[in-house]
Amino acid sequence: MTLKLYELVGTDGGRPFSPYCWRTRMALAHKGLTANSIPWRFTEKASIAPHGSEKVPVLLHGDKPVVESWVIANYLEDAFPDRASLFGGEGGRATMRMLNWWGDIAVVGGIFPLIAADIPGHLGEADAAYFRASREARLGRPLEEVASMRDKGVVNFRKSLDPLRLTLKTQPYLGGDAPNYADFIVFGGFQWARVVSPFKLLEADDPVYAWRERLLDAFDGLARKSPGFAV
Ligand SMILES: N[C@@H](CCC(=O)N[C@@H](CS)C(=O)NCC(=O)O)C(=O)O
Repeated sequence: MTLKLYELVGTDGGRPFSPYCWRTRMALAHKGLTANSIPWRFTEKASIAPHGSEKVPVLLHGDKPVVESWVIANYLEDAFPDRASLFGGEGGRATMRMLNWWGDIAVVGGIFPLIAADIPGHLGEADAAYFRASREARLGRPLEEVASMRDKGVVNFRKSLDPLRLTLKTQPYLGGDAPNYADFIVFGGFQWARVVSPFKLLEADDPVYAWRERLLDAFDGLARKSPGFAV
């Protein structure tokens, strides 16, 4: 049965940028699975509505739609049990549920105000208008005003990564000696930023920077080969 993945792109259909789609991309690679990418844009909601979603990632396994990155990770783990494990057992799955929330709130949520103003430049006119209106409503101010505070904001963001930083001082990956879905949850946010923004999120001497480098090189450089900024 074939796998197909709807992934968020802008004007460049070969530049997928969603943090959640990157979690799924890395999870598929970890399992040694290949999915055909279906480029999807913000204003193409009609194409995924029949699969029961307004957002991506949406994975199709044959005709079966699987929606939402955490649900997809669980699906892949259970549908392909003989492949490398994403969670490392039931304890890992349970703990990663919390890490998934930390990834959404602290990592994706922390990065968002730092790079949001760079995103419309990657989008076509209708998508850019949709993105600006929906995100400015969420942020409560214009994207440019949010961006004007980012030099200060990034200091707080870096500090918020201490739990990750301290862990990486004693092990190369959140998964231990090798990466697993814990790493992909967090890495998805950094890859999103790298694809859409030249803004420097991490200092080069940060253990988190070295970890990001290792994940950029994982799976034969899957993430590094995808178009992005050198950050
Ligand atoms: N919790 C969901 C979040 C998915 C999500 O927010 N996807 C964004 C792309 S990064 C989206 O499709 N947004 C559509 C929109 O804003 O209309 C997941 O982990 O899959």
